[in-house]
This record gives sequence, C-alpha cells and structure tokens, in this order.
Amino acid sequence: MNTPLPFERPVYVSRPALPPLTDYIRRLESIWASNILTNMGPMHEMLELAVGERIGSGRVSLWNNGMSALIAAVSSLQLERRKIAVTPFTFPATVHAISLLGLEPVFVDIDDTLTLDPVKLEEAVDSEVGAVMGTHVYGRFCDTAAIDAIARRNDLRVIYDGAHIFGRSAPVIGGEPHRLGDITMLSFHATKLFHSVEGGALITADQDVDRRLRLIRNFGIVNENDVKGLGLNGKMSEVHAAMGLSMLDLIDAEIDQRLAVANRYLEALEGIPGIRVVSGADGIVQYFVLRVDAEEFGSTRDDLHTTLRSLNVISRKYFSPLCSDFEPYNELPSAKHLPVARKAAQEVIALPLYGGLSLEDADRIADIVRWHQKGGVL
Ligand code: T4K
Repeated sequence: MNTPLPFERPVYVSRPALPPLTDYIRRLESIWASNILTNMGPMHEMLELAVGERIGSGRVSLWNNGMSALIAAVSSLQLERRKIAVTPFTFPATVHAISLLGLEPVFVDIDDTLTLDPVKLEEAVDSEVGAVMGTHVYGRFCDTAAIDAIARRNDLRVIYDGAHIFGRSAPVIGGEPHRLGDITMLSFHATKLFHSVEGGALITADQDVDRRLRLIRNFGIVNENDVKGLGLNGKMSEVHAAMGLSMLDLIDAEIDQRLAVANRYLEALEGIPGIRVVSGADGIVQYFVLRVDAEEFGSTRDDLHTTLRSLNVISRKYFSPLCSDFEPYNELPSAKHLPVARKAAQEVIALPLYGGLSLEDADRIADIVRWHQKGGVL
C-alpha cells in the first residue's frame, strides 16, 4: 500500500448538520415578530411537543443543555442517601452532575457492553447509595432490566444519561418502561446527531418528577408570588428551539447519510486484525467507534490516533481517560479498581462520522487504519 496522503483540511470526529439558512431565518422572523425570546415561548412549546411525539413515551421537558438537565434530574430526586453509583466510562458531565450537588459518586465498573456491569453494581450498593446513573454510551443501552431489578431490591432511583441515544430510538425507549429509569437525559449539543446548537431534554414517566423538573428549570418559580424549592435557569431559548425545529425536519435524512457512512466503514475495515467495531443500537449513529486490540493489531490505539492526526483525521478517544482518573475523583476508593473500564479506555477510538462525510473520505480513513496496521510509518 502507498503512504496515504494527508487530508487537505482537518476531518473532525463530528460536524453539525445545518438546516437551509432560509428555513431557519423563516423561524427567526417569527421570533422577531413575536418579540418573545425565551421563557417557554411558542418555539419552545412546539419543539417540546415534537420531541415528545418522536420519543413516544414519558413526559419530555426541554433544557438549555444536557449537563444542566442532569443536575436538575439528580436534584429532583431529593435523595436522602448521599451516594450515587455511576459509570466511569462517560463524559465528565455525568459525574459532575452528582458532585456539584454535594453528593458522592461511587464508580462501578462496566462490562463488555461498555455500560454499567449489573453484577458489579449490586456489589457496590450499600445503605448509603440512593441512586444509580448509567450512560447509554454511544447509544448502546445499559442493561435496564437488570438495573431495574437491582433498583427495586435496594430501593434505588435510576437516572440514565442518554446524551447519545437520539436517533430512530423512539420505539426503543417506548417499548419497555424500565428503559427510561426514573429520568432519562438527552443532549442536543451541536456535536450530537440531533441538535439545537446547545440543548437537552429530560424524559420521565412520573408526573410528580416532571412537575418538580419544570419548577427547577425556572428558578423554582410557581407564580409571581411563590418560589417552591431550589431551582436554576435551565430554559431553552427561542432561537435554540427554532434551530431544533429546523433540525427535526432533517434528522431522518442525516440518519440515513450517517448509516451509509457507517456501512462503508464496516466494509472498508473488514478483515483488519485487532479491530472491533462498537456500534450503537439500531438507528442510533452518534459515533463510529473502534476497539483496538494492541496485540492483534500490532500497534496501540494511541499510535493509531497519532497517525490519523498526522494525516489530518481528528479522531477522538471518547472516553479516555476515565472520569474516575480526573483530579476531582481519583482519590475516591471506588476509583481504584475498574479493570474493564480501564482496558476499554485504552482501546477505544471514534472515527469521523457525520452526514456530510463522503463515502470516498470514509474509504480513505479506513485505508489509513489498514496501512497503519500493516506497519506503515510516516
Ligand atoms: N453526558 C454525555 C455522555 C455526553 O457525551 C455529554 C456531552 C454530556 C453528558 C453533556 O451534554 P451537553 O451539556 O454537552 O449537552 C463534545 C461536546 O461538547 C459534548 O456535548 C459531548 N458530550 C462530548 C462527547 O463531545 P468535546 O470537548 O469533545 O467537543 P469539541 O469542541 O472538541 O468538538 C468535537 C469536534 O466536533 C471538534 O473537533 C470539531 C467538531 N465541532 C464541534 C463544535 C462544538 C464542529 O464541527 N462544530 C461545533 O460547533 O465535547
């Protein structure tokens, strides 16, 4: 194989899809006309309904980002026990949402699915643990049935960080009640398959939880004369909601394009020793992630990452280092022994995946992986 040529411009791990500008401007014009810019205006209400319809289950509230939504989710559960069991294999937001509220994360190892290991979870639960927070990493669902059973036995509340699950996921969430836990969070950040530039949502089947969440979202304000409980400003603005509405019109086309790119990668990477593709659930194409078995591949994930970068392919090591290794957490006793998560963090690499990536570019990226495996050096 010839030495691959570098891409002329960086190829990023993700690129936001954008609606036609005219479509977005049409919505902005209506905002200009109404002079309502935020505080649950008409765009917000339309998007909340539309996302709810697409999800097809539970009550959906919109938020200004996934992280504030997670903080609100934890806060709304009014836990008496001060610890929350959580995966270390996630984005820092998941764990910070626990710690910022003065609660303590208890890290629980993952299994080969890259989500919480139910056996380890049950071992970690003691009288101080009041909830569990799992991440459906890359759109791979946690074993929600097993977690539900553990939660019932131990009187735990359950939150799912579903930052990555938006896709053709409605039937997946809607089909089985335990899929939602008490609350599931979605992120609508610009780097997500569906986005509103910044944004997020919470889904719950519990009417009381939903009511509390809506209070928290707006400073705890009940009415002009009353504030009930603590709250924050978690509201999604009208300009963000307008973007969400415009993006909803595009989302199925974006999913189709991403599936085509993902399938092309699958073909082009076939037969490379030491490479395993880790995909999301059906119709969830948030990331295209490889696990690199250094021995079989003949090189480490880090070396592959360096080669890709040298050729202008900006792959990412989601999620490495583990959250448990970061400074706020690395002294916790539960941060010490997480062998399965640690191995995963050494092996994962996310290749560029977005609708605008051409199939030829996917081939070129796969060729770089193959060339690197065959011992190519720059
Ligand atoms: N839980 C989980 C499991 C999460 O993954 C996340 C967020 C959250 C919770 C929190 O949800 P939010 O509060 O964000 O709603 C990015 C995103 O900022 C973050 O939302 C996401 N997860 C995380 C996995 O990825 P970075 O630091 O990797 O982003 P950045 O700026 O390096 O972007 C990645 C690439 O995307 C860039 O190389 C270029 C491209 N890009 C990025 C942006 C922002 C664009 O092309 N255009 C853009 O506007 O965190």
